[in-house]
Amino acid sequence: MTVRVGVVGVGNIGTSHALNLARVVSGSAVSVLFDADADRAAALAADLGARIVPTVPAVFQADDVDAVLLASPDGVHAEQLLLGLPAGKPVLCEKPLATTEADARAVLDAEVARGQRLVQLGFMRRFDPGYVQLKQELTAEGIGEPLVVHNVHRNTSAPYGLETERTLTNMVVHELDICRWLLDEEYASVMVVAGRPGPLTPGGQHDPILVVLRSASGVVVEVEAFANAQYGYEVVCRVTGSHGQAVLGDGAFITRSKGFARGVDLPELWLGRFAEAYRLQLQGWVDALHGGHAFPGATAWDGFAATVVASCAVEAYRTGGWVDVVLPPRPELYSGAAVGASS
Ligand code: ISE
Repeated sequence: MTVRVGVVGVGNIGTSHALNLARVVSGSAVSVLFDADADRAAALAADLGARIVPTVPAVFQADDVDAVLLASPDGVHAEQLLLGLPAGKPVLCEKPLATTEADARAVLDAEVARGQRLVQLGFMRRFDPGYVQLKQELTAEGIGEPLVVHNVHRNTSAPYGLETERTLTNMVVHELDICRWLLDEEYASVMVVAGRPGPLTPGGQHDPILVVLRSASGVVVEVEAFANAQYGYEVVCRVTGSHGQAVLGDGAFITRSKGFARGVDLPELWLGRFAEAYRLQLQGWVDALHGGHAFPGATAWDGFAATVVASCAVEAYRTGGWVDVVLPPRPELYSGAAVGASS
């Protein structure tokens, strides 16, 4: 059986997912596309042998759609999930789950009320071979107990113009998720240090920024996020352990020497850096749908938790002080392994 996927939103990431699902991932096909720009959707549909529909609910309700890939702009994820959930189809939603805590809560409540784990979050770093290896180092045999996690996250240019609060909900949300996953614990508090803005930063905004968090057990996590770094796309994660250090990304797969210089290439965008993670995430999702077993990636609860912390970071940026992170108890639905997602 082939999982027929309907794709909502075919910008950069939606197109990349659609091409992967149609041509690279095994066991899936793309049957239906929607984009607010109908011409863009039609061009991709012609290429993939899919059809286009005029609305988001039409994707969820289509008879030839078994599962939905949601890659629309961040601010409409929650509203579209709420529209789509009644159709009862599994959804892989690009991060973030929502841009505000209230919206994330509404999706979580809707899923809990259905009693079925349909929504998965596209926190693809959990599938990146580098992060997987880094997590394996956080043991007594590896670098020991993690004490401090230093992260660097740089975009060549701000993807949607530059708004500092968006840097928190769109970029830093990746570190909020991946460090929570690496440490296997929640955060207790967060603050944001906004220093001297770079020359490309619009008035009233800050870029780069430093986000500092304390985990429940006291591990310090910091993220330097720079949305307009100009020189390339780069992600670094350096973990200081009780008897060692593990570093991801502060090097390269190859170092080239040429013209009396030695150096490494940097990608312009995240699509290149995380290509394998995106592929493995999609294959894991499709395999889980085939096998009726739990998707090994992020759940709606993980998406909710990341959005709560991002919202606290937004508040910390506005107020300039530490903000306590308070999560409600994790609903029972997210404690077991079974996912009610197979159609
Ligand atoms: C973008 O939206 C992504 O999701 C990328 O993974 C991230 O690295 C980038 O900074 C974001 O702007």
